[in-house]
Amino acid sequence: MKRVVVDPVTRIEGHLRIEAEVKDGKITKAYSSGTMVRGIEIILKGRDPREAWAFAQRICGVCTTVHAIASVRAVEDALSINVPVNASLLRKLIIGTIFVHDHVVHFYHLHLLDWVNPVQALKADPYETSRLAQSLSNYEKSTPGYFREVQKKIKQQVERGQLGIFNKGYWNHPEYKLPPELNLMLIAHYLDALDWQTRIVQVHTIIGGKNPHPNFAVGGMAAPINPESDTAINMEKLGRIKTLIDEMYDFTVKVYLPDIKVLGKYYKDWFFKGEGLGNFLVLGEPEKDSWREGKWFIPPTFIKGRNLKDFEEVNINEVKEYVTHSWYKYSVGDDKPLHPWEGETNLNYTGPKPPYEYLNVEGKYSWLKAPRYKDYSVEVGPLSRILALYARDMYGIREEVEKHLKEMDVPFEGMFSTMGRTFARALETKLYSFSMKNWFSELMENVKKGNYDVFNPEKWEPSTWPKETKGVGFMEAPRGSLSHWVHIKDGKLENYQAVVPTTWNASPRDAKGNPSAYEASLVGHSLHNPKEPVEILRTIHSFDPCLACAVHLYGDEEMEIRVV
Ligand code: NFE
Ligand code: MG
Repeated sequence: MKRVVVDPVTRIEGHLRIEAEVKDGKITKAYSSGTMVRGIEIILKGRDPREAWAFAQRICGVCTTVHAIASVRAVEDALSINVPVNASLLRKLIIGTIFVHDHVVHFYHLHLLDWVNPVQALKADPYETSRLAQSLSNYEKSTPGYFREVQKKIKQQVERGQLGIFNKGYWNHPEYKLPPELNLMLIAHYLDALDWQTRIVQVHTIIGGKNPHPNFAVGGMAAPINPESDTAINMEKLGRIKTLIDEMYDFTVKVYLPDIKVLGKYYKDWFFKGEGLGNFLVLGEPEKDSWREGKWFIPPTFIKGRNLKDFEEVNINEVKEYVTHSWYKYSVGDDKPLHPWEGETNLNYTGPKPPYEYLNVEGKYSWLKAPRYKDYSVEVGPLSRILALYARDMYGIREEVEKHLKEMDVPFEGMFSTMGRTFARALETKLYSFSMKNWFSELMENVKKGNYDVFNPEKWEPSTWPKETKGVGFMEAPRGSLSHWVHIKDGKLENYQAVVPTTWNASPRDAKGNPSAYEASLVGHSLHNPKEPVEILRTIHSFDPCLACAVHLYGDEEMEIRVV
């Protein structure tokens, strides 16, 4: 028995450690540990609920905005505040932009190098690359000259004896299977997407004043709409938003989707690895802001044991968090779960003193709590959402999924996999970028009618609030279902709990020993070379980990891979 330790996992947000037990070259058990703690939930206690979003948003700098939105929704829910429709639409445009931005950045900058080898790109013929690229899509840039320039850039880096951003990959690993031309094409898109992502986040700066961490308000939005004004969201700025939305949609359909399908064709075996739990949860994205209206853009859905036919509606009382294997202490005992409205955040580090060799996985071993639904370990995220929309036959997702799978020659079961997860992310990017066009049109119609209203001041004053109240804000974040749970008493936050996508997916085991999605999905992987565990990276990256979100002290700067 060997134990392979990957710590930290790189090209993610935050600090994640994986310990995997390997027998006869195969992973038999895996453990996922968040090695950093932040305690934003503790910081929020006792504060004014109207300012909670500004603190909560700082949980993360990657899914910037989503914690602010979940936070204002939770407080508005607790205080029964209705948000003007324009504010909801502006928030929706911010959400759409973060989805497209975050997913493209994940695919090209965090995940692509698990599949694409920049060193091999040097052997490519730029003419042949251009011919290939043009056969895949009508993206305007696919000329021989463009690919020649990219190749020159990489060559200069290699000749200088350094690979810069491509440094430290496992470039001799036999798991890299693309021909040189496709390596060159995809590296070109990697560099292209770097530039593209700086432009499209301007939607956040126009609507929210800045990026990351745009401005929000409990009761609506902070920036006024006024077509006549120089400083408000005026016609020129709205026009700019429209251009950027078109640019997002174009890049998604002309570059991102064709590119993931290239990977799907060459790495077909990865549609049959990294399956994970088979239980999928979507807590839901409300159509506007209030979940109590019962209208959903992505409806809450629970899929158990891959059974898409008999999916269940969601009961929010069934969301609970365990700390049995987490470095926290519950007043009710660490084997009992707590619902987030009664949730506790009492730090209780019992792990080894760093630097250490191994975690004690029989005891507590992570800063992540272990959220469970109806006591099931579940997966949240793009794959869960696409499966929910597939099960409910919404937005033409069935036809879309089947069309692409057919082109890649993959059966539907292939969706439950590492590559399925990565493919689902691209599909929902198309859905969100398309939906943004509709949200924008709806906003423009209101503006044309002279409706500029973005803020409801009715319940701004704490004197108008009930003495004690609870609320919850749901939002589907790029990595999965996010919920913020607030308890307000005497005008202050009595308790604040965030149950976060990566906490669901990357959690440690619960009181019953159930592994999380990360832990389950690694079991069965063969490692060609345990010192270069690209197989672990592929599957873990397919979830797009964000540990800053997940844990809301440990400083080993070097990538550490040890085998005993
Ligand atoms: Ni920090 Fe986040 C998203 C949230 S993940 S990235 O998406 O919420 O857990
Ligand atoms: Mg939490």
